[in-house]
Amino acid sequence: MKRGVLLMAYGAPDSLEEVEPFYLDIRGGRPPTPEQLQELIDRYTAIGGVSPLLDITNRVAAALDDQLGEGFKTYVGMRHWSPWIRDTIRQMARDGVEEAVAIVMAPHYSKLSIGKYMEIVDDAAAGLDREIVFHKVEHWHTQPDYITALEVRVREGVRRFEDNRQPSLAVIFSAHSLPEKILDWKDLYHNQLMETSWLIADRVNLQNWHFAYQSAGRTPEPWLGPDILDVINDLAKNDTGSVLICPVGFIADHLEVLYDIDVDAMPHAEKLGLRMERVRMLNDDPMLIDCLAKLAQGAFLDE
Ligand code: FEC
Repeated sequence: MKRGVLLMAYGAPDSLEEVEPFYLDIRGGRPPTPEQLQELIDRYTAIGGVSPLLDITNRVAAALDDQLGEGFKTYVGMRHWSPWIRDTIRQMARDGVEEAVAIVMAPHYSKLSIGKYMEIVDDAAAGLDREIVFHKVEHWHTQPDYITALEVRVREGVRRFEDNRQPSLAVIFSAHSLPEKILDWKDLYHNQLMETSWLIADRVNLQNWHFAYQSAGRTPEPWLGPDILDVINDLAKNDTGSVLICPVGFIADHLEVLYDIDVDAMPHAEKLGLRMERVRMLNDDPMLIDCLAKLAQGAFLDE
């Protein structure tokens, strides 16, 4: 029997011309205003015109495929752009895959995040002529290789400040904000993010660490906070000399990291007199590949 691994990520436009239809898909078909569209095009332009997200996800998939070896085939599907998850699932069926594991390149569960990816998987699987049984990894925010990989990244980040004898370093763990209404649903997202952050802070023995949300939508409804810029403002008022950001809710380099942290938050912190650095994203780090391989193998063993 052929076993498939479906690795899913957010998706990113391949060119500036594709920003508008991509944005339309994210917004569930509601057209953005011309100002909103221009602002998004400007953000992509500021990171060089294209996001590296698909390229990185393909590299992760290739490394995972190598590591899993015979008997497994790894596929990539994107939530908001091509290769679309539904097309990839059709390809898996054409290839004769009968059983597969679905993993999102985001470790923390929310009904609005991993939950949505899994809805797409269910819909696509329901439309197939031949059945694929999907095992779903709903979250992996405490997976030991993932935690160790982040621990290594944070230690490396902290060392950058020790070289310069920076005394008062604060570490901010950050993740994508979501509408506050998820708290009414008892969504797991916030608690899982705090759990990951606690685990890493404990491993590295951080004395001064904070959690913040970033990249909140520009809509009238309330979004989860505190916002990263507010946390940076507070730190600047409280004698903190330097800040290390660890975007714990993301795996790869992409727009929300390369723009929202590097282009937006970093100069903001520097204007306030703070030295700010960001940990390197995991991307296709071998420890992440170990983590994903164990998740895939474990999913087949569990069920
Ligand atoms: O590099 C790239 O081109 C893609 C970067 C990208 C990632 C990403 C991850 C997450 N998002 C999450 C939630 C939301 C919600 C909305 C929303 C909107 C956007 C927009 C862009 C965008 N997101 Fe995203 N997200 C990325 C990019 N995201 C661009 C549209 C402009 C903007 O608002 O900034 C609001 C939707 C709406 O308006 O209805 C909610 C979550 C994640 C982390 C999990 C994951 O990776 O899937 C949660 C990467």
